[in-house]
Amino acid sequence: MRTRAAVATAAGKPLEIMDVNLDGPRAGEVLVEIKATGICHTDEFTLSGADPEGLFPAILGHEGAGVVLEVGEGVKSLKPGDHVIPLYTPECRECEYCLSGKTNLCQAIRSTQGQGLMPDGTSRFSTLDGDPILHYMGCSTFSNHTVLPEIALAKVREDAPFDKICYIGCGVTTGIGAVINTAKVEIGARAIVFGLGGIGLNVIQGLRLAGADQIVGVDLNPEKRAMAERFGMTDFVNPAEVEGDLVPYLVDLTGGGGDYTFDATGNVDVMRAALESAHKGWGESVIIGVAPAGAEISTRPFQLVTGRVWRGTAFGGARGRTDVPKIVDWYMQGKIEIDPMITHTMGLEDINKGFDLMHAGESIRSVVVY
Ligand code: NAD
Ligand code: AHE
Ligand code: ZN
Repeated sequence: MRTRAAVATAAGKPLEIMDVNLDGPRAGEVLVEIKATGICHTDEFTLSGADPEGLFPAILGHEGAGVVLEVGEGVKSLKPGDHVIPLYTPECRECEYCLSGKTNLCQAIRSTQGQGLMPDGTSRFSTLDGDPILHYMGCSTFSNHTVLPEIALAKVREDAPFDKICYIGCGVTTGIGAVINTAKVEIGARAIVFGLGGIGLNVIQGLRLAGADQIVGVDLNPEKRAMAERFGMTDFVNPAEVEGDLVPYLVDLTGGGGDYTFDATGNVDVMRAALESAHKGWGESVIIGVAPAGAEISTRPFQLVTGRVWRGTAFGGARGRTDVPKIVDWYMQGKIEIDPMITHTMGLEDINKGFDLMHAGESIRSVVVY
């Protein structure tokens, strides 16, 4: 079939909106009509050329929601008409990783996914001239139609609005999951969140859900303060306004350091500050941000010797097919909020404006509605 997509033709260039060819689903695959997709900072990271796995030309986008149109041979858990959220972290429930019960990082299709290909090693997308276009993070939600493996789709309730629940495909689940699944924050905890964007705000909402007593938000952009307060931030710190070093300031503000700290910036210097502002003896620091190719984290080993713990999280530790439908329920039940964070909505033709708004720090989430 032919569909409309925003194609990343080369690093650092705006996306090009064009018609592309999409082959139908093969065995174990599903054709999905994407109804809405968020624009995550990770899309920008890959488009910028900073992603060691970034390949071009590709159809980016990994924060979508849509409807199943057709299923390939052997697909049992989905049928046409089902509402779904694509999963860049699939859940096969059969691989060593899924069966370990210790991680959400299903590896069943990770190697082909990282090469921009379907599990059989080929791409379903091509230009109208027949040149291949690569998939991205196994999702490619910047296309009105896409093909995914069955194991990379979460079936969700049909009364949930696509233009809001698409955000559960990455940002909401990543932020809330980092708190609940990865850090396992307990009632009464003190926490520090670095970066109050589309992920950091969901960390804040997760901390409120978990019953944290103190939620410190740190961001260089003062415009992020009001929204963070709305979601439960108790103290705002702008590093540019702190006299002296940021870490001792935060340690003092939290009475010894955060029980939990989170990096949602992708900046390795911030990651270090997050680790070092965790409480001596027990503080845990969770890295969510994705850092550019070549970047490395460092700290004095003494920081760990004295009891601080450094962790990382992908997709908030969520097992997508199991957890994503529950998070959609939480949204529909009013347990979590999404709507205020979707600050901009646009058609596919205007998707580059979504990236401009992100660069300017003016949006939390831009959502493309097809
Ligand atoms: P965003 O652009 O919406 O937000 C980033 C925020 O960080 C902004 O508010 C910005 O002002 C702030 N910031 C930047 N530099 C800072 C600094 N030095 N000190 C304090 N604040 C600073 O981005 P997002 O969509 O929220 O994504 C955040 C990060 O999380 C990105 O690196 C993204 O790639 C990553 N991410 C990771 C996962 C995962 O599974 N681990 C999932 C989604 C996104
Ligand atoms: N390809 C990059 C790393 C990108 C990365 O860390 N991606 C996160 C999700 S970010 C979503 O917005 C992730 O899930 N990582 C686990 C995985 O298996 O990719 C690089 O540095 O090579
Ligand atoms: Zn993302």
